[in-house]
Amino acid sequence: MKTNKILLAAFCFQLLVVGVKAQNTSGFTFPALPYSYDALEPYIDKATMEIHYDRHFRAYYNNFVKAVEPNSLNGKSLEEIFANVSKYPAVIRNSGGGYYNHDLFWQVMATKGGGMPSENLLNAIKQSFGTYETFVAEFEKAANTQFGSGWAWLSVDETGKLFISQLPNQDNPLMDIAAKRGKPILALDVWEHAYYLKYQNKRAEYVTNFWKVINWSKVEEKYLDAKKGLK
Ligand code: MN3
Repeated sequence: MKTNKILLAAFCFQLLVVGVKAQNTSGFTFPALPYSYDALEPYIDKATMEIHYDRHFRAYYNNFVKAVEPNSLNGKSLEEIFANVSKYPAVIRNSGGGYYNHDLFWQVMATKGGGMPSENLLNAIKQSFGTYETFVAEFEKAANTQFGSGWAWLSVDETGKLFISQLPNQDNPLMDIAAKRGKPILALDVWEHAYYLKYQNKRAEYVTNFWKVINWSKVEEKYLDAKKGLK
């Protein structure tokens, strides 16, 4: 009996070591959720967050990490990989996209989020879209009219201007397959798994409520980083 327990403990330890090794050789880590599962209630419910983060996101990460070494992507950044994504197998585009997109999505939301962007970002929004209201309407349109699964994006283009786009599946504006490329600073997941438990078929309601959980200071940070990258 005792021997069995020791063997079991040794086996578990080995599994742990193998798990840690698999994670470390890829160089890509599984980021912690920056808040609790219920932090975005009542707009995004706890059950959705739990399944979305711990099952969907984790699966994208695991599948991507498994594909890193066989495709000789060790040491490359996600940006480098996405810039040539059309040359790699579909798993890189789908799982790598799912990994990056969700990581950004978690970051740009927060408890007690919402409100208005800071002056700096607000000015950039006005320069690109005319008014804040036009920006909101255009972003919501991109999110609501994305047919089937996909994402709505706010990104910085190569001139430093902001633009909105919609892309299917786990594609993103960093990818060479995107019609217009740029550096994403805000992302909204419109896959049904992101809202169906709470909103069922009412995607528009989920999209409207997204404004109430946006972490504008994080979006601004991403905006400044993207602008710095241009110089
Ligand atoms: Mn998702």
